[in-house]
Amino acid sequence: MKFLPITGSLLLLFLFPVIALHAQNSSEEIRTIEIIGSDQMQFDVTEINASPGEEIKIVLTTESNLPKVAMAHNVVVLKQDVDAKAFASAAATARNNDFIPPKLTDQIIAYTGLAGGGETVEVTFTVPEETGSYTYICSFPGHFAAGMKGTIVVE
Ligand SMILES: [Cu+2]
Repeated sequence: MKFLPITGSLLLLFLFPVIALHAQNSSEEIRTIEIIGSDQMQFDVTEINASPGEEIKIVLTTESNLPKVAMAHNVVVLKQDVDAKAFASAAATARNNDFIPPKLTDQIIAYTGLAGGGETVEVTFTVPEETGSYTYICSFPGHFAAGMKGTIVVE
């Protein structure tokens, strides 16, 4: 009788990691894609495969020692058939709005804030039900032209 409480405590001790793990799993259903933006104005992830209607989280970290005003990145996911080059040109004039052109927000599926060196930004969104390729770009001036883009392939 005397060792019963001890058995109970031991049981709890063994069960706790299982319970903790379970709690972690249920709160982590959203698939996370981590991307690094570099001084070379490139994303280290340029293709993301997703299922129609899947909820994903994009986490972008900028690796740079430059001041934010000179080097920062974001991820802007564009709708299909959007002219990414024209969008990037318009974005370059929208410094006051973190390079998100207010007049073209209807061309955007999702976007992060601007991440300067050492900063991380993220966005969680639902990818379209429509299969196909969706372009994402960095809208900091000059970066799209330098090749800072990628594709979300929904299939
Ligand atoms: Cu950039």
